[in-house]
Amino acid sequence: MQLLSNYLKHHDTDLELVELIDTLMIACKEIALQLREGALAGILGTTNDTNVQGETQKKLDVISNDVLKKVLLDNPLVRGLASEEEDDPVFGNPNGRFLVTFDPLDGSSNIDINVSVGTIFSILEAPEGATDDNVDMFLQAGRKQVASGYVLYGPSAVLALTTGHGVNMFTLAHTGDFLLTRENVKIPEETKEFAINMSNHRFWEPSMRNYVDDLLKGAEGPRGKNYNMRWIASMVAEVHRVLTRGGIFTYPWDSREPAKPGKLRLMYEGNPMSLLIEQAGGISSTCYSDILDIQPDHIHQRVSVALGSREEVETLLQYHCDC
Ligand code: P6P
Repeated sequence: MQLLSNYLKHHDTDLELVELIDTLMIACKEIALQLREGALAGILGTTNDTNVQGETQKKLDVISNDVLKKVLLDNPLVRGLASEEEDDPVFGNPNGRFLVTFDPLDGSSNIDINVSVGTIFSILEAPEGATDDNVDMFLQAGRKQVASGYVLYGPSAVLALTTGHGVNMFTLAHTGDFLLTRENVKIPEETKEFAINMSNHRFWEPSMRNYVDDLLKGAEGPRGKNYNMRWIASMVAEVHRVLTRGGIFTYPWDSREPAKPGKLRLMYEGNPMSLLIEQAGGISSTCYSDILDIQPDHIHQRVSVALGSREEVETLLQYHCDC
């Protein structure tokens, strides 16, 4: 079993990027330990605060965010970081090379019911000579990411990582090491499994309603096969399932808050997950265009997401196309 850093070095990964990924994993190991303690450590439940998203912060949202901030800002490679739990970016070494965006604990509404959550991260290069601490340096399209991944805190803690050369998975061993457990992950092109929050059906665009309604018609309907549905309310767990056995996951625009393009956040959910999905042979779209091509204009901007098995996402895009 290969150690994470040995595997990356053996595959000619930039050594400073390896160091930064190792630093991220120090934080994720600490988060995994805190999660394992759960109620025993008195860290379940909510705080009295809300984050920039207007969401009540769980105690573990704050703990995870603080662990990541401290560990990253101690590394001189880090020029700055942006977090779902921080209103504004936090800047580190003015000569640092990398920017890191993250959702410290995605799916945190699941913590108190002991269901899988995860840390999602995205790594960008700081622009050359970025001497001023300016948020604009983060506003780079997803295709500019040099690496992205997540650590899923499930029955086991699993890192899914891409540095732009495919997707590999590493499992956290009792020794505290992440060991290679799946190499060159490829998403099956077809699927019979979809993930969407069906309770929003009446709020979707007609094209999304038509697409899902046809899935529900099963073998007698236009898709000609019976589908299964999953909804875990934790994007990390959904994406891990899609990477592991295929499927489609979508959180589309809906009319509850029509001014927002979607619920999920581009910089630390949409972009890192889209890079993983594309690197594993899938598609990740807003339902109209590739998520990785979006030019961000705000670090907390939201995005509609439809990602997964190539053939299935292509079919969803046909429902949304006037062509
Ligand atoms: P809903 C978690 O809060 C999250 O951002 C994603 O991880 C998840 O897929 C989605 O929201 C769940 O949203 O509306 O079903 O609770």
